[in-house]
Amino acid sequence: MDWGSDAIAAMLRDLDFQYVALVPGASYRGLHDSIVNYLGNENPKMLLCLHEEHAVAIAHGYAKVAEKPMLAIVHSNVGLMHATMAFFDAWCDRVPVVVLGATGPVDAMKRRPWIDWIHTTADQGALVRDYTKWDDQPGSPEAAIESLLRATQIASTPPYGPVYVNLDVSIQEQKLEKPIALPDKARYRVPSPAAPSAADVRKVLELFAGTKRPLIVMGRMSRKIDDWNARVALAEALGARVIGDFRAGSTFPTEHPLFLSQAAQYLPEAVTAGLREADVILSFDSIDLAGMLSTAWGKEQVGATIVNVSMDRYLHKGWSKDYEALPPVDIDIPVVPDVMVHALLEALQSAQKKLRHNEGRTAAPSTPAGDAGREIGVRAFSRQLGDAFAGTDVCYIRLPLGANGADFTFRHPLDFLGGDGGGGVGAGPGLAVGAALALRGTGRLPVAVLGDGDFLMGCTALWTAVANEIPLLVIVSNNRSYFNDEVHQERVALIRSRPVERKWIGQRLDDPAPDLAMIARAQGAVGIGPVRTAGDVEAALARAIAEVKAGKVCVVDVYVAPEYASLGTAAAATTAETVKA
Ligand SMILES: Cc1ncc(C[n+]2csc(CCOP(=O)(O)OP(=O)(O)O)c2C)c(N)n1
Ligand SMILES: [Mg+2]
Repeated sequence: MDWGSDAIAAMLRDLDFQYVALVPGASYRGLHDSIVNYLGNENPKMLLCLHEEHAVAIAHGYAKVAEKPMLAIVHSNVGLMHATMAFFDAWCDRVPVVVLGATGPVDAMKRRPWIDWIHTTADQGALVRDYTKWDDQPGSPEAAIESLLRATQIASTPPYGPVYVNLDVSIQEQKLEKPIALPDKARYRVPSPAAPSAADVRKVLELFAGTKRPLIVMGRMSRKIDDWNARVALAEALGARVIGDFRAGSTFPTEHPLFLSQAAQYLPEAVTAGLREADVILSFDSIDLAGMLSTAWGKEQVGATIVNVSMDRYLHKGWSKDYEALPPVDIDIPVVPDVMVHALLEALQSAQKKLRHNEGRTAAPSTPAGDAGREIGVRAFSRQLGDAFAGTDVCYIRLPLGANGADFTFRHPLDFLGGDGGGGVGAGPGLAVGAALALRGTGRLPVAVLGDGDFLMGCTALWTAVANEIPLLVIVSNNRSYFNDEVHQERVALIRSRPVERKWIGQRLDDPAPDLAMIARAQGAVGIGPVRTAGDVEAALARAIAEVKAGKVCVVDVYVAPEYASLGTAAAATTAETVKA
């Protein structure tokens, strides 16, 4: 250990970081050298990226599966600027990520002309402070070690979030007089989450004892199978129907008789009806509880008693309004949601009480059959995906904006990882690579179904998967449009009595349609498509699955109809009808 950055690298290894996604830069050439030459590029191993936004998105995707932070490093102010949207997504998604950056020399006397000056920023962390849990700029190698310990601890303590540590080039390149002893990390562990009070558990159970139509809303929950099983047992013991949230991924078995529907950006009728019918609603860290309640009750007062189990308030800051509207709450319990699930279940089991029998579930509306020679409808395509993956353990890392939650069956917490948090288009490919990295070797097939806009903005993230032999299947649900915004233009046209048929102008990604399979091949991935008809989907997916099972990165470009199955509730209504309604 001869240099400041050797000590920093040693600390990173001690913190168990296996991988670091990065784009290099002179501001951290010291640390770069230490990872390569002091650590031998192992633990953490470098995953070179083609854009800083991908580096942070990869760490985000990894943590969505692993539920622990991965490391990313970005270069000075410019790399950090590139990475900002990915920070925001990780922040809104409440996912732990540790990002390192660099600046300086902070001491102007040590700066090289020009480049060191433009790449030195006072208070660089301010660029991301409003959407990180914590940031720091330590002043010595010793302080950097403490900073890394603290950063990892803070990111990994619920509610999770990204953190940023900015390393002055001078502390990295400082010659050490003697090695720095690393602290005993067992003394800097993440605290166990607080348990709910016995009084709160009793209050909730008393409430449920007197309820007739209880409802549980699952928001951001863990991806552990024990927690999943406990959720099922709790819903059964309480006789409560369950609403999931497409944005939060797979949190409850969708085929369970108590499962009603998935909340999403556009709330399905089954969700609003379920909310309105309920007399007690137990919300576990819902992404937008107040929004759901106000959609269901409109201007009327919310008719149900609300129990809110969430620690999210500890992350609310002034700059971003991602905390959503303030919900009316009758019993407010700020603990980790799955901890509360177990506490309620244990209390119930010790009382040996079953409160109610299960009620039947209304079946999801059936999807119209695809016509082999015709354009591929979004719902029919979802069904074809289900057929292609039948019998395979799949992790849907991401599903496109137009997908309808009712068309997917989830049986395990890793069946679907939900959204990106911040609604940042272009996050998909990076998230997919990171999640696939965490899934590598688990036997679960990593599948990201991306919009074409999302794919095109972030597609060079795939090179990192190819270069590091991370198997991944990307299926592009390609409507050749930023179609979400056609829906908006249609709405505006209807409101303003303007021609709806012009909604596509400035939205279509066509003429020429970018060749997505060629973009995949250009990066060393397998590229299949475009697949233009429903009849060709099956063979294309079969080939793609075989490629990924053989260890490849494969992109299948499937042309789908420009329509949103997620809009409205019944079978794929045209957007015009939905908007008018
Ligand atoms: C960084 C960013 N730019 C623009 C938007 C606005 N926006 C939301 S969805 C969308 C279209 C995304 O296109 P695609 O991924 O193809 O999905 P589609 O709506 O076509 O299904 C756009 C441009 C955004 N959310 N984020
Ligand atoms: Mg599109």
